[in-house]
Amino acid sequence: MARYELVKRSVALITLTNPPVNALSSPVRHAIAKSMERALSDPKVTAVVICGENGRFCGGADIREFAGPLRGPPLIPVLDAIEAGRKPVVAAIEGVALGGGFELALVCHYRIAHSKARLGLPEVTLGILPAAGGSQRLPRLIGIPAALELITTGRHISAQEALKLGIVDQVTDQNACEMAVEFALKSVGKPLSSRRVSMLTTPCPPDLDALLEAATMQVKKKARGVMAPLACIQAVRAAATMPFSKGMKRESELMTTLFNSGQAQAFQYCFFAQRTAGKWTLPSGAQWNNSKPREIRSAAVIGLGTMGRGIVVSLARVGISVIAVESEKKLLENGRQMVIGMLERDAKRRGVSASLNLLKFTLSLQDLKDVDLVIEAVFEDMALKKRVFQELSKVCRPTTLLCTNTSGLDVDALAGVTNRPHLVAGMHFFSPAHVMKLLEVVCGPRSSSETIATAMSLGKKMGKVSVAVGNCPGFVGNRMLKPYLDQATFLLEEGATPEQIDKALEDFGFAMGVFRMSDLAGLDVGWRVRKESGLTGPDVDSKNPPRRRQGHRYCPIPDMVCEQGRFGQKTGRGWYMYDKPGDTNAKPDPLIQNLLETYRSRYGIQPRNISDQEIIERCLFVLANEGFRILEDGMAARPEDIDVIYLFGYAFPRHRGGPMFYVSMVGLERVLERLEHYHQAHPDVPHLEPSALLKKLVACGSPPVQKWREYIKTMHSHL
Ligand code: 3H9
Repeated sequence: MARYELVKRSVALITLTNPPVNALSSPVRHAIAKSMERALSDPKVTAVVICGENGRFCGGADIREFAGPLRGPPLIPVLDAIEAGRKPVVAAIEGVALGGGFELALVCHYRIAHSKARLGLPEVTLGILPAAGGSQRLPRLIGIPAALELITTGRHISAQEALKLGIVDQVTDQNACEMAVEFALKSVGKPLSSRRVSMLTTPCPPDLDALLEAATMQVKKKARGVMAPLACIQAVRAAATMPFSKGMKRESELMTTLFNSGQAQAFQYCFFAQRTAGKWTLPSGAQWNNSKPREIRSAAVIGLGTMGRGIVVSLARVGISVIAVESEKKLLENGRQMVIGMLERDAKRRGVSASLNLLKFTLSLQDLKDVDLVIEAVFEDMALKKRVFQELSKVCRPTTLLCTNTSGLDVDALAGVTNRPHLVAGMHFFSPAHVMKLLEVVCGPRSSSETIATAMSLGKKMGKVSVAVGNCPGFVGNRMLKPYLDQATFLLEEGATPEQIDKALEDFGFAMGVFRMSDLAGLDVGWRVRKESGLTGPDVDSKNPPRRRQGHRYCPIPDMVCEQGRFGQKTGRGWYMYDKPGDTNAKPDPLIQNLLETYRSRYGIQPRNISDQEIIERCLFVLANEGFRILEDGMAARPEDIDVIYLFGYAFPRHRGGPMFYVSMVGLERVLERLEHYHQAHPDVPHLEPSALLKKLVACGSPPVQKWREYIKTMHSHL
């Protein structure tokens, strides 16, 4: 767990050996404590260097240990002993020094970093704070404003930035460990008191209160309802106003509060869920660690609408050459200019040169004959997509992978019109595709393991969080969205307003409620889909009773809003009104209020007072209920995958962990009872009927979310 060697006859070299990130697990803490005791008591040793094996200093506390009681020596006394020691200790930082790893570096008397190293205190992203002295030492070392920013955001910084801020003493392109040993030898005999960060006085700015107040306002706005950043600010205040020992006490109190909150559990669940989600399996037994992806050097994107443009940018900025195809000259030129603009802005932001030489624009599918992979992003129309796939099948070489960016159409039906159904899969990006991190990789029944491995690995290369899902209408994300949106509009019928529903969801933690979000996305898209599926418009069967379609309850209010030309922000009117088209400041619109009142009186609906609790329960329990059905149907492999999709594709608040984690925290028994209650009240809404899996889990004693997979395994999997 830590190797101890004597180098250059007098330097004790302590190497953390806990792959993959040298996390500070109980045996590692124990080994550091023992090694330090040995180094300090050995008269031959004049200095100490601490480094990490495999070019990684340390990724912080072992997050897996947080779930159980503390075992082994606590971290703080281990760190205090390093700082208080009478021999100089140098941290040799390669790879990462994060969280407790950074705190370990802060108690060393000197820090040498490799130029490629990254440092940071990301605890806030795990719902906690740097609680091994980080919140007290960093402000003393670099001052309040810089420390506040790093601690409240959890941002990783480069070695160069760390040097500029005064966190590290030297940056090197050479072996950091060897440099640290040389450095340590030169430090022998020099006084250490000024190198003990805990003994420094925090440089306190005169406008401390204003600074902390501004930071508080900022985090409240950015991370609504999240406790950890607020606790971080309080800890930094303690560093500015209290002696070190009292500040440490405050840090510990704040940590205890956070640690025992459901929020910390949710954040930590998200950390592991994100890493689990990439681990896909197919019914054939092929999976992430036994299937080889192909290398993709060239790709084509068909269709240069909003999605297509974002996909081109995502591919080009990771060095893949892209042929972009449009059907008309004007659309092609327009798309070309927009893609180039996006790439140039992106490159400027990242301080690199734009990879424009990788792009080619064409009107002809014939130009695609040699590409490795195609992503089709044409209009969401099955007949059109089938024509494109038939054409691609003729034009592209037989080994080219053919992917579709459809947001919900049948991927296997597209595979069926090609001469290579095993090389067809869905790559469902989220809009805007160059910004949104989520990618649903849709596995058709005939998609080969190599195809899925390639789509997943290409997603990773583009910096996406890729999740493998089954082929069903709407896949996972959009399939769950429908019942959620339905509940919101049913609540409007029953007496709620868009503002009230949005506020309840925003208080829950969403950055935007469902109606404000719909206005941003544009209301016309859903309207067109409803018209195409015969739910509204001239094709509706006139035998349907009012407010019913296809045998179930149906709310026509969204159609009525669209019929008035209100398509959301882009038209300056939607569920809200805006000062002008494109404006983002949503204001309640009396016309919508009027529309709702007229509608209710036309259908004899007596509006009632609806509580925020009912809004949350109906919208979010129904969302999770569909999630359970998706698990039952084998369209997602595990609840973590669903949660990751909602975190990264639909901005589900991270401190709630995702819809499935959220209901597990509420208690499955209660969720079942509430769904039964609402289903009884609304028997014509099948989505409110509790799913079989939810009932089964409750019958089995409501196991924690991490164990659900054991109950799903027996069900039919499409993954
Ligand atoms: C802390 O330090 C609290 C203290 O202030 C106070 C204590 C009193 N623990 O991400 P990857 C696993 S809080 C346990 O895919 P990469 C990870 O689950 C901690 N496991 O690799 C995965 O496992 P698997 C503050 C960890 O190269 C494997 O390692 N530190 C930890 O893309 C590979 O991970 C952080 O928040 C851990 N600390 O990225 C840093 N870290 O293979 C968290 C990783 O079974 N870690 N694992 O799926 C990271 O940000 C990234 O892992 C890192 C490497 C950048 C280090």
